[in-house]
Amino acid sequence: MSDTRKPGLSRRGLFGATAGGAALLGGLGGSRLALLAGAAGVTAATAADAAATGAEVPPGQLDDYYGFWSSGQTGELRIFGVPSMREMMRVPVFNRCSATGWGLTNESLKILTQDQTPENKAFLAKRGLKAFQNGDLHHPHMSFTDGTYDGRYLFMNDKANTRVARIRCDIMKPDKIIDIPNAHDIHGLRPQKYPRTGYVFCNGEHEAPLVNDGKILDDPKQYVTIFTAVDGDTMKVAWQVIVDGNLDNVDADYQGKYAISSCYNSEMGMNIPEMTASETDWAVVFNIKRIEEGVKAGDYKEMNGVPVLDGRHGSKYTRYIPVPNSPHGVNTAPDGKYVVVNGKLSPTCTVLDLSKIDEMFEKDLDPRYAVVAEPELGLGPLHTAFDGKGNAFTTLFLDSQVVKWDIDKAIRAFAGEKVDPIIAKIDVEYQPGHNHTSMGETKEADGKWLISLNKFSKDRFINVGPLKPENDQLIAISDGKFEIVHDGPTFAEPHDCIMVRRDIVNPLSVYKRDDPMWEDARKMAEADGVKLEDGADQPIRDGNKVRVYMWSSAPTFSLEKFTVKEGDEVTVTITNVDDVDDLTHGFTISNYGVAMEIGPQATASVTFTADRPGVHWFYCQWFCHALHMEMRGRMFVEPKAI
Ligand code: RUQ
Ligand code: CUA
Repeated sequence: MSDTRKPGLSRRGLFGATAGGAALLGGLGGSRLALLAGAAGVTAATAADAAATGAEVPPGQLDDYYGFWSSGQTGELRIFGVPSMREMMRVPVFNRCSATGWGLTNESLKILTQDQTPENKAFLAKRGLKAFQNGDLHHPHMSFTDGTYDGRYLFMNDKANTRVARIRCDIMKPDKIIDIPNAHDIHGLRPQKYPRTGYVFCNGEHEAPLVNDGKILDDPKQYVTIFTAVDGDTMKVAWQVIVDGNLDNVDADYQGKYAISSCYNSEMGMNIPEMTASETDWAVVFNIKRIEEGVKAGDYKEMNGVPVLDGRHGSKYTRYIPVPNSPHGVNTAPDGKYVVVNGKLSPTCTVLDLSKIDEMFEKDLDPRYAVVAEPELGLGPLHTAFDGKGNAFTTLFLDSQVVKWDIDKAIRAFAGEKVDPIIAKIDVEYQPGHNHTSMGETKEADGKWLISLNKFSKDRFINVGPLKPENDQLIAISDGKFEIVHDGPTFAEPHDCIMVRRDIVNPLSVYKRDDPMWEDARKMAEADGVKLEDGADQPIRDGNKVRVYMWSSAPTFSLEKFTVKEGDEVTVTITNVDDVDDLTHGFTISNYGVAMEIGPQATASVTFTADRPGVHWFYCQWFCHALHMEMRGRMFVEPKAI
């Protein structure tokens, strides 16, 4: 076995020293350890130079793919170029952003607050907050039409505060963030692939009492987990299903019939020994047609305005396919025939045949009927990606490897033929979680690039202190290659990414003036007799509310000064009349905690209380012109009593 790492750092040594690895194995019994140790190992390929693999993107050249990266507990979405692995943009979603004013501007606050549950609104108000200040964004996925990406939207989850967001791909900003009622901690999220999105399937991970008001506490028998389908067009919850076990990841088929979730903790345990006691857990199959019929027939309880169906064992809406053990990733192959469920604590992946799932439901067969392969791949299989040519790539967390295997051979081996489905393994640095291939979750999987998102970087970069970046490795897989060509550090903590062909994504360079984002500002200006593009010479007073309308054009704001009174509630609305590509202005009021982005042809507004008298400079914080430093003005705040 070849090891490409620095001498003295063996894979086994790392495996033992890894907190995750030790914790994962700490609770396992002897029999399971023996099972884990039996995994096969074949290693191939080492480093390669970028030019030879096509990974190099010289200065001035553009990437072939948009990479949409999650950021975990940072709460934002990131846009990368692939194959260069250059980070292009950070889009604040569930987090606050100092540069763009996300969470501060009226436009962003509207998106962050208008679809909150009354319960969350009240909870936040008690803390003097309008919106949660943090998020945990794991799974960004694009909307589909007919089995492939359509460039309309990106959907993503917030595990920390049980939310789902949608980003408009024309401007790459969120336009909807919704609280999911009844459920707890949305983890896995995937859009419906066919006929279109359609539904966005969202896994509630943690179980809790369905009415969680404190009457039931330490009585896990009364806890449930909730699966949610959000309507991707209206961003309203369409329906929810109560299930047994903790839902982890989810994927949809290419026929529009099923969503399949992995489900760990079938034991409904509350600690590690309890949660890992059973040798098998489940893949839960949701029958979309039957659920829709159930909703029509009124076979549900309405809770917080949402139809909630019972999909626990014995329900016609679901099937629980036993799979080994605490499964994690769920990935539908681009051929539309198979679904791979990744075993995590088992060295195996379980391959489900979707046509057999049809039969299983129709004839009410034993759910294991749908299993057509269960190859033993290595230790800690977490996620699988596909090249569209019959090969699968599975991350092995504990082995710190990616294994390439042949789906067809795995099926034949399961049927008794003497074939080895494993083609090759490569070491990755270190402990991979998600992986993803270019266009790999669509029917247009093109088999060019594979990304391994590794949870630990350890010695791969200069030491930046105890908190280290992760390591996202780019792997060339075209023409039979299987070679790491790039290491890319990323900050906490990308879980997942997708790679979308460049021609599918076509954002604007300059906003359209009629964008709905600043609809409220436009209405307010109209009521004040002001045209946003023209601004107003004087602040408009309405009791103690004061509205200031300005335009910006490099290097000036239309007002060099304005006056308000101490205690006024001031709304500053700025329209950037520049229509040049990349000419963003900013608006910061110093010592007032106010800053926002105003994109070319955009309007943005911010509301604050002028409770600090004196002279306060406002300035443009986006370097826009040779006279950018001079792009400033004064806010005079007259004291209440002199
Ligand atoms: S999970 S490392 Cu949040 Cu997608 Cu698998
Ligand atoms: Cu406008 Cu700097």
